Formats: sequence, structure tokens, C-alpha cells
Amino acid sequence: MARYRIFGSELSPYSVKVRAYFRYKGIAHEWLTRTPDNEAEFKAHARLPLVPLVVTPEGEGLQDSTPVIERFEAEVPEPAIQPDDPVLAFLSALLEEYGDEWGNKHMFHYRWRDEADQLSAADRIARSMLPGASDDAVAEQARGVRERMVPRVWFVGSSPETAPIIEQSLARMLELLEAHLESRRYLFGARPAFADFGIGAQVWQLSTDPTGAGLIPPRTLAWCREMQDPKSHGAFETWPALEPTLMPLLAEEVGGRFLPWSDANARAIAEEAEEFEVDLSGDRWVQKPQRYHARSLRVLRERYARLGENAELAQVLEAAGCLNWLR
Ligand SMILES: N[C@@H](CCC(=O)N[C@@H](CS)C(=O)NCC(=O)O)C(=O)O
Repeated sequence: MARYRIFGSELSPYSVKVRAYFRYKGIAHEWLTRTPDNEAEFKAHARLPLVPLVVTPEGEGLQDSTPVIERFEAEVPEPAIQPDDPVLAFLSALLEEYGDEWGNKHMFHYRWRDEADQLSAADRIARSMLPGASDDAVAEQARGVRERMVPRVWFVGSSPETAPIIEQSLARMLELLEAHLESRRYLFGARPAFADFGIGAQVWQLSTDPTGAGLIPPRTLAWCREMQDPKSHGAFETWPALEPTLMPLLAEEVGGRFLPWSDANARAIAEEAEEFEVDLSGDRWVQKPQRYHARSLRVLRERYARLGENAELAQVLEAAGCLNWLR
């Protein structure tokens, strides 16, 4: 049977996210770590020098995990990762974006800030790139990876000034996830939703790093591990059942930090500003704008607009402090 090929890396959150999705949907695929041996094939199909890259049996190259997943959701509808209820489906997509865009800051910050974490990640990446190579060759490759990645913490907005905000945000997210997962297996009930794939991949990455591993509480750890190969154990829940512990995550993290940040970032890109500054729930955030994220905010706003007037959704988003950022 024709298979999809996923070029990825065990240390790339977006790669393990797409792999988890393919596993859940039962889509036949081959997982390939990007190495010098397959570099020519990678380059022939990739538009961007990023993993994951999905190559279809027809030889088409697909990139960017969110649209890749959406494309397969349309082609392979079962088991669905989106609840039928449009309110829940939108909240799930919103949390997926939060994981991809903001959760990545938590992960990147902790992975590349302290020396022990830098060394651990650089060594694992180097080993995966050079299977079977000598220790010396791996060490040299790891030095190169570390030199390339460490300065990139600035690109995701991690700096001495923003570090406390990122760390408090992660601590709060983990506390809220832990409370929410106390009485359910996944974020929207007994089966994985879009949101689980996005947030779960970032938290899983963190759990593999020396510092990150020590931060994740037990249920959340079990959940992000299960998200590597998730299974359906039943149905999605309803909003009244989810609200008590999901609303705080939406309000504090998505409405309080991620969306105001994303809006300020998109404005800065539009104005071609060198740097932007934004108040996030009382903390001052300063950063050079990130181009990719302006596009993903636009896509999220289009998704909201496509739903038309949905009074229940508007009410939930308003209560979470998200609505103004989405219109
Ligand atoms: N938005 C993209 C992001 C992909 C991405 O940023 N990939 C990173 C690894 S997680 C990468 O390939 N970086 C290349 C490099 O570091 O050279 C997606 O969702 O697929």
C-alpha cells in the first residue's frame, strides 16, 4: 500500500504532532529522521527548510503542521479530531494555536536557556542526524547545533526580561492542565481533539529535557506521553462539563497572554517595526516581531469569521477575554 513519508525529528514538536495525528487516524506512513542520506529527497520536496515535511505517495510535499492536519481531516474524516459542536471545535482550534505559538515559547525557552538543557538537546539532535557516527563526529555536530539554536531563543521572544513571564505562564498552564485532566483523559473528553495535538506535542518535548522533565505534574505527563500514540476511549464532553476547568486556561493563558501578544506581534509586522512592546496581564513584554505568527493569527480570525454569528461561542470567548482579539 502506498505510504506517506514524514521527514521529522524526535526533538521537533511539530514533527511528533503530525506523527501522532497520522497514528491516530491510522494513515500508513514511514517516519524518516532527516539525515545527510535523505537530504536530497528532503530538498526536492520541501518549500521551507523545516520539519516536518510530509511527502504524499504522489510525490507532493506538504509543510506546516496545522494546515497539514486540516487537509487530512477533510480527506480522512474518521476518527474525527474536532467535536461536532462548533463552539467546542473553535475552542479546540484556538487551543491548538495557543500550543503551537505560545506553548512553543515555554518549550524553546527551557530547552535552550540553561547549559544542561542545551547540551542534552544538542547531543540528541546530533545523534539523530548522524546515525552510527563516531562520538567525535557527534560531538562536533552537537557543538554546531548548539551554536545555531541558542541564539534563536531571542527569535521566540525569550530574553532576561521576558523569562519570568514565560516561566510563570508555563507554571500556570501546567497547573490548569493538571486540574482539567484530573477527571478526563484528553482536553475535550475521552478522545483526543485538535488542541491535544498542539499543546501535547510541546509539553512532550519539554518532558524530554532535564529541566523541563522536573516541571510537569503527573497527570499532564501521562497525557502528553499518551498523546504520542493517542486512542479514542469514548466521546467528547459538552461545554458545561468542560467549562469549570477549561475556562481558566482560556481566560488566563489564551485571553490574558497569547492573544494580546499575537495581536501586538501582527501589528508590529504590519508596521514593519523593529521591536514591539505589549502589556500581558500586567507584565511588560518586549520582542522583535515574528513573521510566521502574524499569518496564523489571520487564519484564526478567518476561522472565527467563517462561523458567522454564534451567540454561544461569542459569549464564551467574551468571558475568556478572547473575543476582541478575534474580530
Ligand atoms: N509552523 C511549522 C513549524 C515547523 C518548525 O518550526 N520546525 C522546526 C523544528 S520544530 C525546524 O524544522 N527548524 C529547522 C531548523 O531548526 O533548522 C509547523 O507547524 O510545521
